[in-house]
Amino acid sequence: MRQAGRSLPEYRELRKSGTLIELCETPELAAEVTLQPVRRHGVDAAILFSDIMIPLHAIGVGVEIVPGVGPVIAAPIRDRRGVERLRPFEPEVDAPYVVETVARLVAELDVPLIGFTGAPFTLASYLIEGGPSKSHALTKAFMYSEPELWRQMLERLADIGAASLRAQVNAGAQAVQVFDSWVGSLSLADYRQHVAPAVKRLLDGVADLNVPRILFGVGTGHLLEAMRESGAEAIGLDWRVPLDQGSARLGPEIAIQGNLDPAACLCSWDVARERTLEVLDRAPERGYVFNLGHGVLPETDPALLTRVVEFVREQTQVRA
Ligand code: 1CP
Repeated sequence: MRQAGRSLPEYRELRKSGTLIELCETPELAAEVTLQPVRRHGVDAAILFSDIMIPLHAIGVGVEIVPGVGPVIAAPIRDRRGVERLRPFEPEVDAPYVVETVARLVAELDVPLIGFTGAPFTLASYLIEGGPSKSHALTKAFMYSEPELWRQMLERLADIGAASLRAQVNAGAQAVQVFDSWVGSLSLADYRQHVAPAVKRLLDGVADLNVPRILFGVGTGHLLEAMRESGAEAIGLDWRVPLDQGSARLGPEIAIQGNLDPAACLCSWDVARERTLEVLDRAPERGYVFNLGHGVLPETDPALLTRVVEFVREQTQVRA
């Protein structure tokens, strides 16, 4: 999740030194930002500091990450010529700074590092809409009208994602997470027909690396069974699906992570504690990783997050 970003004063301080993309391109700083939440909260794993748009920026798609808005695309992709601009990504050549950041982190961290990439649908939605969108209507219209071109676009994005993950694992990342943040806007039938094959292609592309592959979406309760078919070892759940139900639907072979509503961390400690307990009470005995259901909200008090982490650790010991 975009943890560090938004709630830590030490992050905001570092962020003053340049744009988000410049920060991602500077291994020393990107590594420092990755370490900040680990140091402060004592979590069990680190997530690389980068952004899902970095590989696209690195292959020459004009991307700007506008503060308070998100990724904005200079020339949105809406036709074949646009799709053909999505050339193969060679991380070692196009984005050596990511590889170097991972290598630095692995040398320094005493917890595992999670690498990540954007999933084809979520990347396509930024490329087609030109920026963040609530309805993803242009994306869906493109998918419905140009199914063959859409398929080619998603295949290219899947290959870019797989190349990115492969480079991160080769540099030492111990698990990978695929963020399909906006795919919940599709029906199950459309997901199966127009998106699932590309997600599978991405995950198959790194299957031989033998690291856990986590697939995450927001508002994807209706897609869980189809997401499982991608081959991921773990599925991330937002807060809409009760953990016990999600777990029953996915079965004991799939690990699950997430589930606390980030809004719970804007409340008093008593409320946050109660909400955390509810999540833990519904968690399966094995194969559950506690996490929020989506990114930390910028207004969150970091001290409350630290308390949640300590509380989960305590509860885990009590229940063991
Ligand atoms: O802990 C971390 O900070 C990890 C680094 C990280 C990750 C994993 C960032 C830095 N971005 C991401 C992934 C990412 N980026 C996702 C997938 C996860 C999710 O759903 O939250 C998405 C959808 C993006 C795109 C993006 N980048 C947005 C969302 C816009 C929208 O459509 O609503 C935003 C606001 C950004 C900017 C960004 N990237 C990262 C941070 C910390 C920030 C915001 C703060 C800043 O500009 O400094």
